[in-house]
Amino acid sequence: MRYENIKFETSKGIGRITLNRPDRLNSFTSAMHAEVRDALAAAKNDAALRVLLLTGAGRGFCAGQDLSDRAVAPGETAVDLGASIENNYRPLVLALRALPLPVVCAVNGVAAGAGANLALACDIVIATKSAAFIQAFCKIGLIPDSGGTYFLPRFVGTPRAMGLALLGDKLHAEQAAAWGLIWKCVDDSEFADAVEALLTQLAQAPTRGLAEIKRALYASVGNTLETQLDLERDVQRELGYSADYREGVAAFLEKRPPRFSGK
Ligand code: T3D
Repeated sequence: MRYENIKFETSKGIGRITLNRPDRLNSFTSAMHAEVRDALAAAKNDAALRVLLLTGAGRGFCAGQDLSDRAVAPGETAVDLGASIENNYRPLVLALRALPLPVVCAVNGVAAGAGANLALACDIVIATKSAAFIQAFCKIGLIPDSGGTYFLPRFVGTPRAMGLALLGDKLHAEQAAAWGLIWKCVDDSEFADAVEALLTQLAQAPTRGLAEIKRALYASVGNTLETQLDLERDVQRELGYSADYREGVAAFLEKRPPRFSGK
């Protein structure tokens, strides 16, 4: 597929998706959704990839749905938003969660509406200090979608989730990190280096193990302790036979840095 609304690059085990409609703060059109879907499928099928980055071009990360795609003025035919969620946002969030790779979201600027929740669907969220998260939905009569009503109370608790969703105020990245909504916030001048360091570390890590960590932690949300202990036993059994586990133990015993293959 030829990409016109995103950039997708792969190199040295790192896949990079950049939302690329900076003049519209990288808000989503159907065309952009189709391209992101295609890139995620390509990432899933690329055995050489060990980490995926999602970021935005220009001064914003993503302003959610492109509202100029919506002809909803009085008298116009209404748009079926359920179809938009079903066909675009729902598969996007589920694809990110199911990808057997760590997905790093580098929030380079404002993340609003579905853009904010798209970031929260990623596994590690690093934001630049000047970025902010806005649950903008309440300003246009909608509810947080793209997993917002799932992620927010789980990440920051119901009182803060309510405040964010009902008021739609800007949550600055530093506060988002302090509340535990994201992994970390770094100074704008250090952002690019911090993102690269994170990607390099993850691209050299035991990929299979990381994929299982991701799966186990997300599964735990709906599991009992007993079920989770069973899952840990089964996964550990499988990973105990992996090349990376053997390499990790050998490197430790030989007092040398490990060279993980991702297998
Ligand atoms: O519809 C469905 O399919 C259902 C699913 C919905 C999911 C959703 O995401 S609903 C929520 C949609 N998003 C929003 O409501 C956010 C709208 N944007 C804003 O509130 C502000 O732009 C921001 C707070 C994000 C940033 O403000 P600021 O002052 O930094 O930038 P700006 O000047 O507002 O935006 C810059 C340009 O981007 C501007 O265009 P212009 O005037 O330079 O020609 C603005 O219109 C455009 N832009 C920003 N967000 C959107 C957008 N254009 C279309 N859609 C947008 N969402």
